[in-house]
Amino acid sequence: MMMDQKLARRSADTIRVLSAEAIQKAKSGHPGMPMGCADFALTLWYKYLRHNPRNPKWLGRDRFILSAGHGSMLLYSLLHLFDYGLSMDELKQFRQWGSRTPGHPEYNHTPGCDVTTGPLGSGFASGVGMAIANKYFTATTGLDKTGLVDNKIFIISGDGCMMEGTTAEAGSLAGHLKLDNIICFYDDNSITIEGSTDLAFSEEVGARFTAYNWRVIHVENANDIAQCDAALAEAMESDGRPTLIIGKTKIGFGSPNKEGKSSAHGEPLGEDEVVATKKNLGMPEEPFTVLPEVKKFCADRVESLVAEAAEWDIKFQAFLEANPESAKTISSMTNREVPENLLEELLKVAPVDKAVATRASGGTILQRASELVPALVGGAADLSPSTKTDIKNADSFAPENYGGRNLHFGVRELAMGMAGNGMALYETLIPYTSTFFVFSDYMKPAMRLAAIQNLHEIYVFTHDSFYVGEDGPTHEPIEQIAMLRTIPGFTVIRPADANEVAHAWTAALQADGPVAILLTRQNLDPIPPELAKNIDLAKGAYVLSDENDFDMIIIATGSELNLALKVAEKVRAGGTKVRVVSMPSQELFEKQSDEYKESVLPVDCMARVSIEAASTFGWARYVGSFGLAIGIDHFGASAPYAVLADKFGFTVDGVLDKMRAHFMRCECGCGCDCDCEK
Ligand SMILES: Cc1ncc(C[n+]2csc(CCOP(=O)(O)OP(=O)(O)O)c2C)c(N)n1
Ligand SMILES: [Mg+2]
Repeated sequence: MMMDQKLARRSADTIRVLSAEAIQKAKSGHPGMPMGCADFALTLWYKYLRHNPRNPKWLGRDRFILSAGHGSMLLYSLLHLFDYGLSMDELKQFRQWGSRTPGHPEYNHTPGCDVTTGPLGSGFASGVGMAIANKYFTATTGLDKTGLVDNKIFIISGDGCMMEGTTAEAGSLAGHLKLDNIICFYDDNSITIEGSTDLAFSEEVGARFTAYNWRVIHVENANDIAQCDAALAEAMESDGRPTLIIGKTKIGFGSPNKEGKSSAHGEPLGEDEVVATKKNLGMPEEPFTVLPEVKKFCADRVESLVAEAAEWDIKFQAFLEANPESAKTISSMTNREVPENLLEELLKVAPVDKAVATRASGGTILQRASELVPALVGGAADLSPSTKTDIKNADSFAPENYGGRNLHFGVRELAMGMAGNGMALYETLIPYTSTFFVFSDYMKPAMRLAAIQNLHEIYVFTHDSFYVGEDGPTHEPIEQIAMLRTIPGFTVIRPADANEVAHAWTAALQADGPVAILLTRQNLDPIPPELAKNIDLAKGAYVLSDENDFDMIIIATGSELNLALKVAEKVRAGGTKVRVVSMPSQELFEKQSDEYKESVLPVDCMARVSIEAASTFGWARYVGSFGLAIGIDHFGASAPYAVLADKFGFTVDGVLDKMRAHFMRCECGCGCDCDCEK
């Protein structure tokens, strides 16, 4: 395809000026990056990116990721020029309340934005997940043989992205997996916030990526459209590896006094400098102007893009008609279908007749879930034999078999989390990822981004408490559960036995955002059959065992539910009436009506105890200032878990001692052997 170089340059200058002007108007933003990358980005969007401005969610589209998310005005200028419906008024509203042009790109907020970015490196690593999803989706549906959905994942990264560890993890994984559908541009401008990259960054990035098994293409001057064009043309021809285009650019290109300086990075150029820039570039003085020739240049291209997409639609429909089995799988995956009778089916396989670890019952239930939900794909960070997350009758995802359903992320938890996000963002999969719960710390930035983007992903975290035992405090999660519970929009489920695990997987698969399922290393007795009929995990908390006119409520989660039942027995033997509440998910409980919540935890019963083998942080919400939260507010230790349970008071006597000590302080009428009048 031909591209008029002069008009392309004019369009790139338009991006520079629009970016500088919007940022100036907002009195906030990052002009340097869009100005420096405009030439590459324009060339990419005009000539190489397959997209459809009339249907931003078009299945056949390539993906564009602005990993250097601070350069958001680059994306917004492109969306404006390519007629995605982002008006000039929206550009004028950059970074303002209610606008479609927030400070950093936001997924599902601005049409045409495929991923939320801002935390440097996260876009790059999410791109690796999108590339995995594309390979898996096309391999399992037969689309890989048609070339219809051989999407490229285009990424723009800066020095910051290249410095971040998540890029190293994800780049290494992508190279290993030979994800030749990734083309990343590295905006090598040698500037970050504090000044020259000489301050903190001297490695040879190209050599590093070559070592990761990437192809590396160097562009001497990526402020030259012809050089960008040549590099992209080369990158489009796969050599079986992901591609990194390292392009030398000048930050703030076009600004007579700020070009090449860190002062162009993160503050408006200044009124006078914006005027000087326009003069320097030969652009009109009138603010927020797109020259008619630029408008036409882009509009003509939009027209041809729309026509190409329409042609694609015809071929795609023909493929669906000729391949009804593939059509079924494609529909199931793109809709991320979950059957209505899922719970019923999962309960059928739940091993409830003996004591089993919930990680083991989780593994059994996952097998069935994978049969019922084609979109479900995932893996672990080198721990699947322990987390039990392999799908048994499936292969490994590998360069020679992209239809393999078991992903091996290697020991790269953060990249796994970010790639999981990318897989969800590709919008044909429900990804799950897995590791020991304590290492969820390494995934936190990815989980936060999953929640911000409301991505449907499942995290299977096993070895969920000090009951890990011998591995000691580094491997025993304490504060992680409180951490997850503080992430807005994130759901945590800690099931108590195989029954609840079946419910947990059902809730996770039916959710519309990120869900973590926390599972034990150690065996747990099943909930007694006569009580199991009360299970109502979807409500987050429910009454498991009850007495009329109860005076006390014991709330427990996961492995502490059985302990709670045993403690309740003792307390009942002492003459106090007790209700036992299973609360596998605080977040699901909070979604219930006030009436339901009151029916489970009536406000007038103040003698409440919670038991959870984790930080007590947050439990005051349910036990109140009068109640008692039993947990573990210090690090664990290395010893057999039964010894730890004894030392840390997670035994019937240990719990009763704490209850006595606590309620003795008050005139509670709780039935403990205190001296209160009741
Ligand atoms: C994880 C993370 N750390 C820090 C920041 C804050 N930050 C935003 S841009 C930036 C410098 C990035 O430099 P570079 O990628 O070279 O961008 P350029 O200055 O060239 O536009 C930093 C530190 C961030 N957005 N994300
Ligand atoms: Mg830089």
